[in-house]
Amino acid sequence: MVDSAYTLFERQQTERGIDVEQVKEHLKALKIETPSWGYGDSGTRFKVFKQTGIPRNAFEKLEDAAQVHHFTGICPSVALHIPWDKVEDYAQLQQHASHLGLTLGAINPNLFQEDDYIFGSLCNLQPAIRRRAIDHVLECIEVARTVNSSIISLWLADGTNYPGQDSIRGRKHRLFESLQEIYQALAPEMRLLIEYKFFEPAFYHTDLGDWGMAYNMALKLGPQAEVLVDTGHHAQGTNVEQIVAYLLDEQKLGGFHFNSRKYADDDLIVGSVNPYELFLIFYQIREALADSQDAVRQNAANIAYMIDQSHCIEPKIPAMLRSVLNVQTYYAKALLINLAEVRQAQEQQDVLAAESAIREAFEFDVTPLLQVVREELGVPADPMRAYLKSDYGQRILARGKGGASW
Ligand code: LRH
Ligand code: MN
Ligand code: MN
Repeated sequence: MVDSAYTLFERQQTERGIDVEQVKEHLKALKIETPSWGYGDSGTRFKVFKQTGIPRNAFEKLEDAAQVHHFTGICPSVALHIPWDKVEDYAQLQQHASHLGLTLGAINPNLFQEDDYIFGSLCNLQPAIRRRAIDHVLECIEVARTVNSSIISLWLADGTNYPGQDSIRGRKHRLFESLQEIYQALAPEMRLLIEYKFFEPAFYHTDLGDWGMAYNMALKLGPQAEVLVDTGHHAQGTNVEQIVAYLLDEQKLGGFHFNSRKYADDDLIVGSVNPYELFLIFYQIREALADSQDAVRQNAANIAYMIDQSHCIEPKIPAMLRSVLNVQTYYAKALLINLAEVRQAQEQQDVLAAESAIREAFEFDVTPLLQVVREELGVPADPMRAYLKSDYGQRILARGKGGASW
């Protein structure tokens, strides 16, 4: 049923020169991967808070993720973190996913939870520890093969806490050597996404401290390596959308870990603190999707959109739904930017008109649009309400307390 709010919206947007059918197609094509660890117990640096009803293993995490897909229709894949999601038989896990209508997405090798990694993993001074870390990533590549995933997503906790603790350049060399071996083991259809973060757990220097370092590694490794932008991994004031535009232009933007932050790597619900930044990120992507260069358009079309959030005070499934719905909302708004109008204002160096063309799109209410898109996708117009009305949240309480952490 198309209501009058949508009719009005459609007329208004058509008059502005926006092709609403095309906007709807883009929205239907948007796929957002949710992280297995977002369904587990988590906490702060000081305590892991145990909730009732948390999945006890990777199989149950997938069951919760399937709810998010069921109510939104746009979250068909789930990222794994290994060994957090270690199972005996990955083919069986994939089958379970498939029965739930899901696929397994990015495989994240965990290189930060073993005592061996106290001084780093792929950058560690000791060859035996580097070997162990490389072997773990190689095993994850095998898991990716087994579960039909084409993404290895790598984040390193490597760094130092004190000046002089280790050679920064020495570590850079060890890192590149380790990555080369990993890169060589990738199947031709696989992509290695390299994530960076400016601090934490290391506080003096981090071996992959910013996008430039990740980009440099990816560039030297080859076309299957790309950069992953986690929106919480930058210093205050960093222009994340510029990084996005730059990487797109170099055709090296692999994907996102969306989450929200106020201070540091806060891993909060996406769009809860600075939705305008999220919208401006999508503005850059939208512009790249319409670029005159094939390669830039292709990169924009192949971005892996993933959520990386750890809730500790909120119920997990609704929190994940909120994040997904926020990504969808701010993408929808960015699709309402009239790029021709922006370009014209830029050519006339009309600063106010250019800024206005961007902001205007942000200010539209996209609720009627999203309701229609969801109806056409065969999911509830209000996924959050529908989930809360379902009894799933009640039923999982039978799992009790003491589920998987992260
Ligand atoms: C590091 C990070 C990385 C990890 C995840 C659990 O802060 O963003 O992506 O794999 O958190
Ligand atoms: Mn991340
Ligand atoms: Mn993070």
